[in-house]
Amino acid sequence: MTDQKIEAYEGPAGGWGSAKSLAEILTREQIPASGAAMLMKQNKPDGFMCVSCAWAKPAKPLAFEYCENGAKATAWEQTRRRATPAFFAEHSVTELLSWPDYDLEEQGRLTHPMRYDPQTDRYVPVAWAEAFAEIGRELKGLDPKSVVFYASGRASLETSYMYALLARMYGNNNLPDSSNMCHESTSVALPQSIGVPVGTTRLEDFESTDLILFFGQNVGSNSPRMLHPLQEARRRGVPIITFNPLRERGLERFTNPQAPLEMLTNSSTQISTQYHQVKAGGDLAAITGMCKAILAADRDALDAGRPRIIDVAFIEEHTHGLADFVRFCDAQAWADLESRSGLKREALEAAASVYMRARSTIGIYGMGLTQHRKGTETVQMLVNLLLLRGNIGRPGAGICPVRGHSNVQGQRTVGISEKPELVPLDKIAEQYGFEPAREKGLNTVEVCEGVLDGSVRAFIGLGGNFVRAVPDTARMEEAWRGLRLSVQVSTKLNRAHLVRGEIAYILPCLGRIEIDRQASGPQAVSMEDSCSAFHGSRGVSEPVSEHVRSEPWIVAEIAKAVLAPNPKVDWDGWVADYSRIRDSIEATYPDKFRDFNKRMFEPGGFYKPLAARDRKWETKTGKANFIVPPGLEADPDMPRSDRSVIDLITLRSNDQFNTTVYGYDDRFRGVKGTRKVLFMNENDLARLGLADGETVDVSTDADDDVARVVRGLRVVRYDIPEGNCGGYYPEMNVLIPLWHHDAQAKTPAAKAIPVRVTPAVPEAATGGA
Ligand SMILES: Nc1nc2c(c(=O)[nH]1)N[C@H]1C(S)=C(S)[C@@H](COP(=O)(O)OP(=O)(O)OC[C@H]3O[C@@H](n4cnc5c(=O)[nH]c(N)nc54)[C@H](O)[C@@H]3O)O[C@H]1N2
Ligand SMILES: Nc1nc2c(c(=O)[nH]1)N[C@H]1C(S)=C(S)[C@@H](COP(=O)(O)OP(=O)(O)OC[C@H]3O[C@@H](n4cnc5c(=O)[nH]c(N)nc54)[C@H](O)[C@@H]3O)O[C@H]1N2
Ligand SMILES: [Mo]
Repeated sequence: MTDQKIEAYEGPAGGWGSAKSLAEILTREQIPASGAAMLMKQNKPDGFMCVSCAWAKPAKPLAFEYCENGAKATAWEQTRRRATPAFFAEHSVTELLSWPDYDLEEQGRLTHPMRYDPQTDRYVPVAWAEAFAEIGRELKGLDPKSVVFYASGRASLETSYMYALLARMYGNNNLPDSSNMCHESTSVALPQSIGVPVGTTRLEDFESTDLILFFGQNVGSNSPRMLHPLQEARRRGVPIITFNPLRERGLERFTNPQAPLEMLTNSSTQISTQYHQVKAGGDLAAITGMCKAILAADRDALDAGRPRIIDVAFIEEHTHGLADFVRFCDAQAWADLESRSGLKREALEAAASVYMRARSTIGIYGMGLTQHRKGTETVQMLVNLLLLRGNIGRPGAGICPVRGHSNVQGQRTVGISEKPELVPLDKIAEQYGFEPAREKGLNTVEVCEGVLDGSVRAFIGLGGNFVRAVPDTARMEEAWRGLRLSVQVSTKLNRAHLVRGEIAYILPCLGRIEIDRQASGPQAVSMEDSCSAFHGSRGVSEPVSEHVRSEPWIVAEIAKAVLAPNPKVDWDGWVADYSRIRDSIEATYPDKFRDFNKRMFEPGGFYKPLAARDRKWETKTGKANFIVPPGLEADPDMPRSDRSVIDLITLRSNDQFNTTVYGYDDRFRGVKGTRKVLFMNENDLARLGLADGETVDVSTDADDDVARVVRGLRVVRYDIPEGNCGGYYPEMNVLIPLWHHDAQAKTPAAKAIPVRVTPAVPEAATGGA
């Protein structure tokens, strides 16, 4: 580990810092110069689709259509390091449980299927056939309702389709995915508002937009390629108005590492033209304030006989519920909106006044809106704002949720969902001649509840690090050990392998960047990006080991081991030639996947039809709906009892992909060599009697008799709203009560956890806990 240092970062996002950070990881993962050649294939129509984020891939890619973090993800997957059977022979599972996440994954790629051996407390190699035989036997002996099929969001459309079918043929809809912890609030909010579960914005809309509103998404770290369209928009003079408690560097300025002149002259583009440091969870009030200001200005215009501010023609023809919404906005007092949002009325009016003048507006958002108790309502309030000026279903305008994992949206499109009403079950029944379960399956939070109460007995994970990513990790880890069976299809060693069931398997798979050879030759796979375009992807590098297998093959072998043969499902035929899986996907979803095999390599991808883009509203009212929230209270179930309780925001660093920690630096936030920090406002420090650099303990303020504590964090005085503090995910997940989630969507409320911060209790006094 490098030395720890906290020092404000003065550089832009991108730029030389980005080039240096990338060079470091390529060296550490022992990627030779040819690694650079591999990167040239990233996000190109004839290459592989990045394994990092889901941001759209342009039809005319740049020479280097990848970013610092996309390249890090490639290096991470293509590392020369290997976690071989020899490694597992050397270290017991008990020992590995004390290792940090970074050290586990840094062992490199998994090379052999492994089974846990209780005698030696070690994972030992096992033959594939033997593994599937036991997994099949176990699953056959269990009640299908007690088995979970989790998916993390990276597996291809082909694998995901097979995986969902496996669960349904086995007998449940227990198909939670990472989306349950991520954009589930979007998937619940948008269908009610505009009749589609996904964003309506496409990449080309950025070329003609007049304004970008940017809520709670850290573009510089989590979707850096999006900085290119943002920079282009800024060059056209398009304002970008940002709402974020932290001043994130990527939202302030950007130097394109691919523009030699910018690099040489150290020039950068200012990204945000207004920056509002909203309080965690304050967006619901902030956006309501903007709507209130717009409605007031519209009345003034009407009275004075000037052109209206709201788009009356659009609202009359296409929307429902304006009158109630106007009443709601009128009823909110400015003082209340100010205290809930942490922003002044003038600031909200300033944002509203730019919006009132813009012809076409895009509303972008990420986890800062979705991971709250009122995440769904907040997303709907953003839609309300856009509807006021007809900003849905028009070029240059739209709503733009930024998705996380590279195929998380696509997995939903091909059937990975615990909600049966979202899946064409009748069609599947007819296509494959079986009666799928119609009962709702378990989502992520419900799986956790089931593990805690013992009703969940087996967990199959298609990627991911479930037990580390979920809330209440200490309680979850303890209960997890009661599982009968845990099976993880993975590329690298992580905590979910160690906190295991009684019978536990690690099944190593190929990553997307590797060549996947099957009976008919090398295979291509496909995924869906954040803008609902489908892309083909071809592996370019040799597999890490001859013993690893492809995800479709692994899913097919589990299916064959557990299901009775069905002449209509040719698992082996699918694996032999993935184009046949795509034909089957097209048969199930003919509208979305028309000519799938033919179109999958179209530059820029091919889009699925999206009713709301054409102003067709597949909602109950047949219109786009203004939706009024029950109130503006951000978290009615956990009243902040006194001022010593502050709200913790859990954050990603610039050096991680979810639970995968690439390194201990968070360059943009000025943190070097550590993740054990707590960002705090100076007034809170003064009020709580704490000093910058002091070591503290953080505990959750919940009255449910569960002690939730993280000890030994270093306080960093930081530019963050008073009453908020920030710490890193997943280390802070022990602090999130499982029941602290979005009221409707059950997305864990990871962005506002009421906590108390106290001077650290010396280890001896806590029994070393
Ligand atoms: N390199 C890299 N790329 C990634 C990932 C990664 O870990 N590393 N993860 C991927 C995944 S799965 C996802 S879901 C996305 C996540 O990408 P983001 O949506 O950017 O998620 P977070 O990093 O959690 O950051 C949320 C941002 O919201 C702000 N915020 C917090 N609370 C609030 C609030 O109440 N209101 C507002 N307005 N803002 C708030 C935070 O300051 C932060 O800037 O990125 C994907 N891409
Ligand atoms: N406190 C807090 N908690 C959060 C969040 C937060 O912001 N704050 N964010 C939430 C969000 S948005 C998400 S998406 C979840 C993420 O939750 P997950 O998706 O479950 O977790 P990841 O960390 O992305 O999973 C990493 C593991 O995936 C495996 N893997 C990588 N590539 C592949 C592949 O190609 N195939 C297979 N089979 N396996 C692969 C590797 O073994 C690696 O160890 O966490 C959620 N939890
Ligand atoms: Mo995510």
